[in-house]
Amino acid sequence: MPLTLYAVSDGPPSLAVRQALKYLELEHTLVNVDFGRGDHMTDEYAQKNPQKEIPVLDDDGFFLSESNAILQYLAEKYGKDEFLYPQDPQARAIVNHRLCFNLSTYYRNISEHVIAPIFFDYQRTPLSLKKTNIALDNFNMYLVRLGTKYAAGDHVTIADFQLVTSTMCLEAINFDISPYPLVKNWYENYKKEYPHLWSILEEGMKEIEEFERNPPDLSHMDHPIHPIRRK
Ligand SMILES: N[C@@H](CCC(=O)N[C@@H](CS)C(=O)NCC(=O)O)C(=O)O
Repeated sequence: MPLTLYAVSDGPPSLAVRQALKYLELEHTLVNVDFGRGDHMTDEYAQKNPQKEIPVLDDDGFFLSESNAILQYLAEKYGKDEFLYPQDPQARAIVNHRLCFNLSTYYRNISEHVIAPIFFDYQRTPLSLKKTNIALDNFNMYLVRLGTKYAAGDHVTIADFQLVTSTMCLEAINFDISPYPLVKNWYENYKKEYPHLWSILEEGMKEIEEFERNPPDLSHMDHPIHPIRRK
């Protein structure tokens, strides 16, 4: 079963997938894609993913990008129990909802506020802060309404892998999530219950923390979209 994950060590979507591989105890080769060097912008990488984004999974020649799709695939193909990605239509719909919520709102807003200004010439603004708080408030409300231990039920699911990773980005810049008590409780609980998964995130978080203190020099990069910070 030759599984290969092309991942970036501090990339939240990559870290979410790495947790799934670990949870499912799947042997795999981890290929580090050097973002700063632009490994993902080459024609060779575009053969794996025309979007030129990281991560990409290669399952014996089957290439898949988009971390949500990868998580869904891994859980469907290699899941050992019914909990990680439930079969029941409504239980699965909630997992899918949380994955969509993370992609469209939670990670999107957090990434705009936390990650983009570290790597590129963007600023944290009152608007990016407001959007982050709105996303946290939304998530807190979902936890209140569902009343479960995890984001989509009483068992951890692939949605938690994404949402915890996004929340880790906030911790990396010492963002106070205590105004969102259920989010805080869920996040701290996950760390306690899944220390072997958290350790993957912690490594990534340390890199983000370091870049927050000393932003990386990407002045050599010719990025198609993002403004490059010039020295
Ligand atoms: N929606 C994608 C997003 C992947 C993504 O944007 N990854 C970042 C690294 S964390 C990337 O490859 N960015 C490419 C670039 O900025 O050039 C997913 O969830 O996999």
